[in-house]
Amino acid sequence: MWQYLASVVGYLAHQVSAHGGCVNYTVGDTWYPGYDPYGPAYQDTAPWMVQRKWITNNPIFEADNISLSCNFPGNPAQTSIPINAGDNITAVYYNWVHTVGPMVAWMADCRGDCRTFDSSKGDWFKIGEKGLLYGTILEGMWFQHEFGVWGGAPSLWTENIPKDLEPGNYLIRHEIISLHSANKPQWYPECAHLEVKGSGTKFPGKEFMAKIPGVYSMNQPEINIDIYSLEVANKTTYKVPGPPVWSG
Ligand SMILES: *[C@@H]1O[C@H](CO)[C@@H](O)[C@H](O)[C@H]1NC(C)=O
Ligand SMILES: *[C@@H]1O[C@H](CO)[C@@H](O)[C@H](O)[C@H]1NC(C)=O
Ligand SMILES: *[C@@H]1O[C@H](CO)[C@@H](O)[C@H](O)[C@H]1NC(C)=O
Ligand SMILES: *[C@@H]1O[C@H](CO)[C@@H](O)[C@H](O)[C@H]1NC(C)=O
Ligand SMILES: [Cu+2]
Repeated sequence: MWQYLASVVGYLAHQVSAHGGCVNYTVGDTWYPGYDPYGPAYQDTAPWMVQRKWITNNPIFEADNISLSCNFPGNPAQTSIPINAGDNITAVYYNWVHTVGPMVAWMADCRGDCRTFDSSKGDWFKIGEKGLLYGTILEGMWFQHEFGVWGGAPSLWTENIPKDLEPGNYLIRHEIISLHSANKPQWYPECAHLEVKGSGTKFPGKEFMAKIPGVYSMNQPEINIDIYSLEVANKTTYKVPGPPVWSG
């Protein structure tokens, strides 16, 4: 009964707040469950847990929030997703509802064990970003809109781990920025632990690195944006803020 109630409450919470986040990952045919913010407490110490803890699918509203790196409270995961450099990783969301704003996939070297790594101190680099695909900022097609599947199927976002990246322990951070509220950006970040394998020898230089928080601010016109305003609505380009994507 309790379990039933808990799942009903979790379901309602998803519906009522109409927000979301990355809840699972796939690499090839392997499925890695992530943290369920409305799930049971045993997840916190589950030996299979690959995702950092988050407890609400509400967004973060502050560009300088210390939890912007790996959401709140962001407790480390117990284990990591093994993946070869050059492989794809797919982030799985419940059917995503928002339609406007960029999505960025980041990685940071844990410099050792990700279980003791402070994500807010990471040097983050982009491995992929997806923004406005065509049309105007207000009415055009953003990847955030295209990837949102209706009718109950999950929304899937695939990115590639650069094939030359040197092996090691990394965080991967999937970030959706939703811009439908004028001058009130919303961030939806989730992090997982990765163990990257392979024979890569490259690592991105300083020009690809950013701090999170740090990379975004309300002084950036792409972040502090009113998509309904005359100056913005009909624009056909949107530059995703931050460093360029590193592809190896
Ligand atoms: C940062 O975000 C978390 C999660 O949304 C929130 O609980 C917290 O109040 C925020 N902190 C600040 C300083 O705004
Ligand atoms: C990764 O996914 C892209 C499409 O999203 C696909 O074209 C590519 O072949 C995939 N690569 C691997 C190594 O699976
Ligand atoms: C995520 O994985 C869990 C556990 O396997 C599953 O119950 C849930 O339906 C999955 N969610 C999505 C959106 O695929
Ligand atoms: C955008 O362009 C369309 C057609 O050119 C025009 O009708 C509309 O008023 C414009 N919208 C804004 C907000 O400028
Ligand atoms: Cu929302």
